[in-house]
Amino acid sequence: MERTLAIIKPDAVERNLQGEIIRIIQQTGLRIVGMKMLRLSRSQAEGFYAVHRERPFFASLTEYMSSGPCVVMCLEGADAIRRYRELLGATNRDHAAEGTIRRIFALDVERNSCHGSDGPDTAAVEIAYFFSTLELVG
Ligand code: RTP
Ligand code: MG
Repeated sequence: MERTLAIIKPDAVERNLQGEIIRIIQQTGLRIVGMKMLRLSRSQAEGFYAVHRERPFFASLTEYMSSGPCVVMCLEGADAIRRYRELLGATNRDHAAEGTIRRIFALDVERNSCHGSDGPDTAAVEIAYFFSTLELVG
């Protein structure tokens, strides 16, 4: 069993897409073992995406991620990190495969509707960024 961190980003929450996105995730067989809704402060968004702090899109990304509420989830399942990234599709929706979450819902390369951890080490750090052990079930 493996765990990954998923975020339904502000562009999707703004359009009331949480239910549809959660249904797609659950249909793949991944289980939600933690879930909360919150609005990141600018500095919390900067902390979460610190790995990108030198990138040209960092200021815009952290402004967007703190612009409205997110739904943050911890997902669990066999090969959860890879399976959920595959379900998300490419960062840029124009390059994302048909049927992927970003292909269906993303507005552009930044407002791409969902986040997923990219490996076991980042998943562990990202899950701990949002959830205490007591908040994770199953
Ligand atoms: P994420 O971390 O959100 O799951 O996305 P990712 O791995 O597919 O992409 P990453 O390279 O980690 O980028 C993080 C987020 O930054 C925004 N972005 N904007 N303007 C741009 O060219 C650009 N590139 C990336 C996206 O919101 C991306 O998901
Ligand atoms: Mg990433």
